[in-house]
Amino acid sequence: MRQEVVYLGLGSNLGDKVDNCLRALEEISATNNNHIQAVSSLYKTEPVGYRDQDWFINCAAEVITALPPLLLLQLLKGIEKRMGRITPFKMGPRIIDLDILFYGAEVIKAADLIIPHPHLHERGFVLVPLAEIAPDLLHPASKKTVNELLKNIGKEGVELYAAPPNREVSH
Ligand code: PH2
Ligand code: MG
Ligand code: MG
Repeated sequence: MRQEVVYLGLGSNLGDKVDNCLRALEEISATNNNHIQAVSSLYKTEPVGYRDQDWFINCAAEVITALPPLLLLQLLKGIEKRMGRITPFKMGPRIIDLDILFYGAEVIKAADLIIPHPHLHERGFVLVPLAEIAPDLLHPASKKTVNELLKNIGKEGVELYAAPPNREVSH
């Protein structure tokens, strides 16, 4: 069975933000084809893009998956939906946002899925958690490491909130 190392970005700024992220991680690992290898600390982050909304909790996860990219996307969208996500407008408040940041070293430009995530290099709320679990990971297009990308933008608006959740339980 083909296995791939993928990196996911998680974010929530509605309801119990920490619990929403933990529940999403549970849901991801409850799927046979996925194994969560590492989770970053949880960060409290200032909203980027649309600023007139509550702060976010963001974290990143390293997942081994047998799901091809579009099926992984489908799984993540299904979890978002089951958790009650509604998206009244782009960049607006959300119960949970599950983004594929990297899928191995693949570069994908499909209509509904762009990998690596097209905005990751400009977002501290993505790069700070990611750098914690994968500092030397190479961006397949820019050939820069996550640490190098983070150095370019700095850590402004991103504050440590809680230690990584316990990932001992695996399915
Ligand atoms: N997600 C966005 C837009 N802005 N800001 C923060 N701090 N965290 C996010 O996860 C986030 C955001 C769109 O996905
Ligand atoms: Mg997002
Ligand atoms: Mg998203």
